[in-house]
Amino acid sequence: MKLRSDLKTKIFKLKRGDYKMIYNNIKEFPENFLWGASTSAYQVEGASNEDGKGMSVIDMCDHPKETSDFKVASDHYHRFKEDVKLFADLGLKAYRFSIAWTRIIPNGIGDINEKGIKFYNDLIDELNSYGIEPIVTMFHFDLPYALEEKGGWGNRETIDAFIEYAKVLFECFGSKVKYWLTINEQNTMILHPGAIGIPKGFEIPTKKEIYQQNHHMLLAQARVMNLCHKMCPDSKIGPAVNTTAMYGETCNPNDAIAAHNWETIRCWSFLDVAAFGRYNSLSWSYLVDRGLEPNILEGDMEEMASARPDFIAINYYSTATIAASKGDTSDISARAGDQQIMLGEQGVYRAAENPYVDKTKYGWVIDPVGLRLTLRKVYERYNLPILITENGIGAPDVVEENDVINDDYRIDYIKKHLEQLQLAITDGVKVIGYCPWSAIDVVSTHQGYGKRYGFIYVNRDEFDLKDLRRIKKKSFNWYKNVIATNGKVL
Ligand code: BGP
Repeated sequence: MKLRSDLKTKIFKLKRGDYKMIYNNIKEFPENFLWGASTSAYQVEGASNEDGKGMSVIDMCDHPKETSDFKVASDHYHRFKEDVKLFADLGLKAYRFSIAWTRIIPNGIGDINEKGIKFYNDLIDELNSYGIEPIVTMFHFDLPYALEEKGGWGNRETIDAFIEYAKVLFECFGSKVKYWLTINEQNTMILHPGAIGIPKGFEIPTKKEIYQQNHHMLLAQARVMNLCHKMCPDSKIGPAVNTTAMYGETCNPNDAIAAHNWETIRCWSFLDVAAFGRYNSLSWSYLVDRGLEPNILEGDMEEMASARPDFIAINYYSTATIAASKGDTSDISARAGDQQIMLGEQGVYRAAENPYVDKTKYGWVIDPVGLRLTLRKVYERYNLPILITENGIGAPDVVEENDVINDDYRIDYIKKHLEQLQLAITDGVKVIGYCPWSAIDVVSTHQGYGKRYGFIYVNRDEFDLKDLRRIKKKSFNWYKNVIATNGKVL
């Protein structure tokens, strides 16, 4: 009893966030930790119609008039050497980027575009020349439009097309790329199908269709993991899912069930298939009860069961707080006012507010402790190394006199997340790298250049391309020192 009350007093004396004091020693970041940063092809490259690139679903979406499209983006396609030099100056040990399927195989299947191969070969060589580890996402939202016209992921032929594309990637780059990511945020594409945009003339698929697509993507992922292990035995491959721990709004047991419902449907149902090669039982019961379960062909489940990732990659931005469903339409609400991301489902869960966390200007929850909790849960569940492939804060950065950008809010955000990451490491979680979003400013899917994430500013406005010059933000120098000290100085 005495110990308990001592401990209580000790904890009460600490500021919230200081619970690391329950350890006598905080573990250091591991040697060879992959200090990195992330981007994706369609958000950074530009040159969307150059050098033989085909159109992707992103290129064919009706774009909101108020924000920039993806045609020029940050012009990385033409300036990658300058950018990689800056990444080297930042001290990056890893750079996570995606390959545009349409640059490699413009129609999704068939002819290979040599200029696309050359671009990524040059980029990877450039990174390797500075000792920066390339971490390659094979598919980051930008499905070839030619495949979408034939039914997209609803068509089983897209699985074969993905495998053909993967073969080209492994053949061309397999000897120089050690880390592969299969599909970025499959859960965002499945649970919020309109969020990335729907190409003109297409409609948002029904839920039944969406879960069939999901099955095909999961199968494609399993095959690609097996293919990678066969073709590139020295490389490692894993899924990249937007993953977050969830809280019940109160200690009402019904809130706990609702939080568990959504945590499972939103996160574990995707990762369980990747890691265990079987559907999650709760999410499967949910699908069957609503008649949403996919058509599974003979051999599919055996194929899924035969594949295993080498690590789990997670994109982490926020936690969610969840209450029991009220069983009516009031369960449904827009996430942070964004009509493209509706949360809540009758009879499943409803989104609630968390009074203990902060929010970004865009209403995204800021919860560094939630990262520690998420990492614990992922590691406990899968017992695989974890790579953080996204985390960051979007803000309308301002260039002040003499090209100064005082993004202290970004430093504060990343610092607090790194502190919690270090505590998760102390908890025993094996984290192999941290790649915040984003290395350099990119087009934000819904807020264009009004919402920036990079360590490097790109001098352009929404529609005025200006000179696209690169400017180091204050966070650049801060993160550089973090990397240089292997996280000793945060
Ligand atoms: C993730 C995506 C990224 C990126 C990021 C920030 O879900 O994988 O591609 O867009 O979110 O999102 P946003 O630009 O909408 O703020």
